[in-house]
Amino acid sequence: NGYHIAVVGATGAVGQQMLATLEKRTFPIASLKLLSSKRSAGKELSFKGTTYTVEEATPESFEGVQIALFSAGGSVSKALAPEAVKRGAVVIDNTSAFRMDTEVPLVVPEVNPKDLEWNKGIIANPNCSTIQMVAALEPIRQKVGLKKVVVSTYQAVSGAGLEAVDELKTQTADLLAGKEANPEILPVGGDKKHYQIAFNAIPQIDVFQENGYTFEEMKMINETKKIMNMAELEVAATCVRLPIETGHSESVYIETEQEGLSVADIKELLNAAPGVTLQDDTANQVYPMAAHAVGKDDVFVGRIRRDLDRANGYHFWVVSDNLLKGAALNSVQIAESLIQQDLLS
Ligand code: 11C
Repeated sequence: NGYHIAVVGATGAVGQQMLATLEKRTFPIASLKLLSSKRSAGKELSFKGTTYTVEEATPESFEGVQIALFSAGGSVSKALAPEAVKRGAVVIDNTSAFRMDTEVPLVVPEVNPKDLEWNKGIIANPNCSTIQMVAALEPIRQKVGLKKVVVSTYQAVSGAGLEAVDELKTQTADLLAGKEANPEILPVGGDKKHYQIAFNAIPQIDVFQENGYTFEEMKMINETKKIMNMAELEVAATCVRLPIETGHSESVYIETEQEGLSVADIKELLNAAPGVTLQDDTANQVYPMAAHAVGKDDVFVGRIRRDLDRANGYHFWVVSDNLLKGAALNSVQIAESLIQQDLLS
């Protein structure tokens, strides 16, 4: 009883959280294949008390698989997701490979679950920093519409993978011991220069585009418009990496279509929203923080204020575990939504 599942990239930061999430939510699994690149094949991972050997992902790996969760990098998804679909699987892809493809729905189940209806085999899971923001925006958009979003992010190193987490830890220890920092990965593994992340803030996540924005910033801009189905929404983003292991934080400014929503109204909307937890009691110093969001499923929102100059302007602070709602949990929720909507053949 259950589904034949494959996890591609099972040994990575997100892959491991995918397994933990499938286990925690008692997802109905008939069989499980753990797949990876050649480099990680042969490693052993435990799931529900059983040890699995990770196999190298090949086109044939997907024979008999119904749901394939991909998180092994864009090039692996580009090469193997179509092969999985050819063999009858639905692919839920956590990379940016297909997100802006007009044939591929980009889904946050609390926002646009109906977009799953028109999937042609591949469904894209959005970027972590986009997911937590749109989860907080949607209840407000539904009530009073949205015109503009300006976001600045404070992102954790686990978004850049386990090697970046190791770099932060080693560098912090080295600097505290009076040694040199020796940066080799961040801000971007493949870019020309690398900078110290320990005790620093780096205003570059992913590579720069011709328009002066980074790819991470353009993901937030383009993905938000696609998920919310609002090509006309004005969105601007500045993405910054901080020396935090896990948990992305965001300062968000919005302008709504209609004026007059009070802070109390917004609190009420967010309180009732699925997947969102309101943490807003400044009199008692209650607000969301990355360290408190680690390991939690929800998107936490607080510090809600009216803009002092614009009647339709509001500011707030959004925090979530980037590996859970930002990646693994949202992917598993997409699979659950496919089942609920009876969209799996
Ligand atoms: C980061 N947001 O924090 C990135 C990681 O497109 O799925 C997620 C990359 C992606 O570095």
